[in-house]
This record gives sequence, structure tokens and C-alpha cells, in this order.
Amino acid sequence: MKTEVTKLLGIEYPIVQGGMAWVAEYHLASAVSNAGGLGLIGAANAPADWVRDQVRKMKELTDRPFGVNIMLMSPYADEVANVMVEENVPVVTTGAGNPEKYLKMWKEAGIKVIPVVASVAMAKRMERAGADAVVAEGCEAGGHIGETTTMVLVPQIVDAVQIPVIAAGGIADGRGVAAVFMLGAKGVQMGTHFVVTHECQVHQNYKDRILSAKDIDTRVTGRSTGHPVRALRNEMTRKYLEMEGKGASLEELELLAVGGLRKAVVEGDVKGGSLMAGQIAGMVRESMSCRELIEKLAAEADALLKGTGIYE
Ligand code: TUI
Repeated sequence: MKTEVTKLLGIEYPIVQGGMAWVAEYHLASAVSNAGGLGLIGAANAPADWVRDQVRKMKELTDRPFGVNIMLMSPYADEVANVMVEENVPVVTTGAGNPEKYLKMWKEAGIKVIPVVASVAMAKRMERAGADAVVAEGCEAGGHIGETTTMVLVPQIVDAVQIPVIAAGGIADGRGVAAVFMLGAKGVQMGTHFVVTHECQVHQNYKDRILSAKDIDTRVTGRSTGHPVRALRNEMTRKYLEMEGKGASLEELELLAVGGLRKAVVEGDVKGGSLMAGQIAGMVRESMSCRELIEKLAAEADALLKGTGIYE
């Protein structure tokens, strides 16, 4: 499946693994890159030295292209941005903010830069600033989200920019890949399905909650704080939404959510942890290797798109 995205990144399949906080570490990312997709390390709120160590371990396990996702609300974002240059990271994606201040430095270092955006305005701004592509992430996605669905966001961003658009949010099988290609995307980014792959190191309890989730099992907390986050419903989201409904302060809400991802990923605390996942969790039913998942997605999408001329 050759598209502008596979050519830009030097990968085999136009499939990017989301740079999920606490989840996307080098075991998962190297398996994705070795299978022909683009594996990402999620820098999340981690200090620069953790990210540097992950990048070095990644290079030991793959000689294929890979990337790092920088979460721009992180207190370490400036230091992590420098690590990208120092360690010759081939691709950087960014989330939860505007990466403009780093773009010149990254482009001069020859890094491919792909901001995740949730609006047309931000996509146009990123193109003007010199981004190589954008990920258009709809609010079906897990984690920190915008307001607009993938179905509505992707074609509007495709019409607004010349650079390639990678679609994210609500994609977990070949039908989803084919659908967003019809909307003009040249690649996909997926998170939730990669959480349940064999190579993903998260606690089995977290994987089991995704594998047994129903269509209506996610909740969005934090709309009142300006940082909406989608996760599987549990004791934590129930309490959070109850307190939010009663007008709790940002401090009280943060106390409830703080460390939630670590609790879910490391301890397998499916009651009090933050089980970030997209709405598509209801369709993720099977655990497999990253290679099996990527090859399945490509075969399913190919069967649907054959003869359309959408890719070579
Ligand atoms: O970043 C994500 N998803 C994430 S980050 C994350 S870590 C976290 N944990 C707890 C609370 C908050 C974050 C978990 N999931 N996706 C990419 C994404 N970026 N979605 C939406 C945006 C976005 C939003 C606003 C991008 C740009 C933007 O611009 C605002 C501005 O004008 O600066």
C-alpha cells in the first residue's frame, strides 16, 4: 500500500501506532516498525532521560523508521524536544498543543514533523509552519480529545491543506482504513487495538477491559476543565463525572485523576485507574501480534479499495 505517507516516512504500510502515554514504549513501538508500520514512543509526562533511553533501546531493536510523540502539556516538553535532535529521531508527532516553537529546530535537523490536530484551523497553521503531514484525530479517539468526529474532521482538513493527512479516532479494522481513505486520508493512526497486542506491555487487566468493552462503554471526563479525556467507564470516571456535575474545583478533580494512567497500565487497577481507550474498543475482540494486526488491516483494506486507484 504505497501512499504519500509511506513515501514520506519510508515505511511499508500507511499505518501509524499512536504515541499513547504510558502505553507506547519501545517493546510495542519496535514491533510495529519491524512489521512495516510506524512505531511511536509516547513521551507523555516523562523526563528527557527516560525518552532518550527509550530511543536508544528502540534503535537496538529496529533499523526501520520510528518516531516519538511529544505531549506538549508535559513540563519536560522543551527538554524532550531537544532530545529529538540530539538522538536523531527520524519522526516526531505532537499532541495536546501547538508545537510551532520547535518546528524550525526539528526541520533543520531533518526530522519529519507530524502534529496531531483536532481542527481545520490548527491543521492550516501547522502546514504554514512547515509540518510534513498532520494527524487529524476525531473525538472517537481515546485520551485527550477535541470536539469533532473523524467522519467530519478528516474531509474538511483534507480540503484545507496540501500536505498528507493521517486519520485517527475510531479505526480498528480494514473497513475503518478504507473509509478514511475514501475521505481523502493517506494513512491511519490507531491506538486502542495496539493496546491489546502481544507486544504491548500494559497490565492484562487493562487489555481485558478493552477486549470485553461494549460500544457505549467510554466516558469523557474533564470537559469542564478544558482537557477532555476519553476512557473506559469505571469507578474513577463515575466519581469524576459526579464531582464535575457538582462543580468541583480543578484541584479536586486533578486529585482524583492524578496518576490514573500509571494505576491502570502498571498496577492493573481497573476501578481507580484511567483506562484511556477509544470508542472503537467495543469492536476490539482479539489479541494478536503487531505483525498480524498490521497485515490483517492491510489485507482487509486492500480487498475493499482494490481498483479505486487510491494507492499504488
Ligand atoms: O494528545 C492526544 N491524546 C492524549 S495526550 C494524553 S496524556 C494526558 N493525560 C491526562 C490529561 C491530559 C493528557 C492522553 N491522550 N491526542 C492528540 C490531540 N491533540 N488531541 C487533541 C489535540 C490538540 C488539542 C489542542 C491539538 C492541538 C490543540 O491546540 C490547542 C492550541 O490552540 O494550542
